Amino acid sequence: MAHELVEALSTMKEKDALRIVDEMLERGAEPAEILALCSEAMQVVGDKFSEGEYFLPELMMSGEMLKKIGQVLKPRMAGETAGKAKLGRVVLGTVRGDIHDIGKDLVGFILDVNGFEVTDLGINVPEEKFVEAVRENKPQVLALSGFLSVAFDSMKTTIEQVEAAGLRDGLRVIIGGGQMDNTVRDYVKADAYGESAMDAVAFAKKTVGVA
Ligand code: B12
Repeated sequence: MAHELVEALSTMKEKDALRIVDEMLERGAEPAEILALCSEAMQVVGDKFSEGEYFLPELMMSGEMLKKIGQVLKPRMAGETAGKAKLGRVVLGTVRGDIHDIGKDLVGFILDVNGFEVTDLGINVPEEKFVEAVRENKPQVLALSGFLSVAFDSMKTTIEQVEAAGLRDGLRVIIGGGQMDNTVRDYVKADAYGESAMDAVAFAKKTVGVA
């Protein structure tokens, strides 16, 4: 089934993909497992785009399919934190020049259901907006998302401007998204890189001292 899902997603067969997701859930698959397969499929789509086999419409279609699958999985990922005191605050956004938001939205959602108050600034967020939000919300964690290479420099200048505003002390910064890795983390001077939304949760929990 796993292979069929990757195949359906990477060949834009939306109905098949949604049916397979339903079937996998009925058989007891974990949402995280399905998400990992979605990432695998998006890697295939991305590669085909790079190689000139797919074009923008395919990227857009795959984005739409992913959003629909996200809607199916979200209720099943909801934790039991409703009504409980929040563990801490996170400011989140996709950095300037980048409009990819599927991964970011998942990060925000999963942080929220795990007990964090999330201020999501959206996409293509300019440096000043991050600085303003950090000043106002006093988060323990700043989470920057980006999927493009151009996002490296936006992340770097965002962190520099937060620091220049005197807001870096005590603030822990994590980056994530498609092209990010530990080399980028070093380049932008973030504290951590996270591969998945769950890494963001683990980092935020560690930051506020919750096991
Ligand atoms: C869907 C898609 C789009 C959609 C986005 C829809 C949307 N609403 O987000 C659309 C069609 C809009 C799009 C546009 C473009 N795209 Co695009 N896109 C993709 C694609 C296929 C999938 C991305 C995705 O949503 N994946 C799904 C998520 C859920 O998967 P995931 O990454 O595993 O998610 C996890 C992590 O990322 C992590 N995470 C995410 N954020 C954060 C943050 C933190 C703090 C942490 C800890 C973790 C974390 O948590 C997520 C959940 O576990 C990728 C290919 C790829 N391999 O990624 C290309 C890709 C990112 N796009 C690419 C390009 C080039 C573009 C365009 C420039 C194309 C163009 N010529 O116009 C434009 C850019 C527009 C802009 N200014 O941003 C390139 C980038 C290449 C590069 N090196 O810069 C890629 C890699 C494709 C490729 N191989 O060429 N794209």
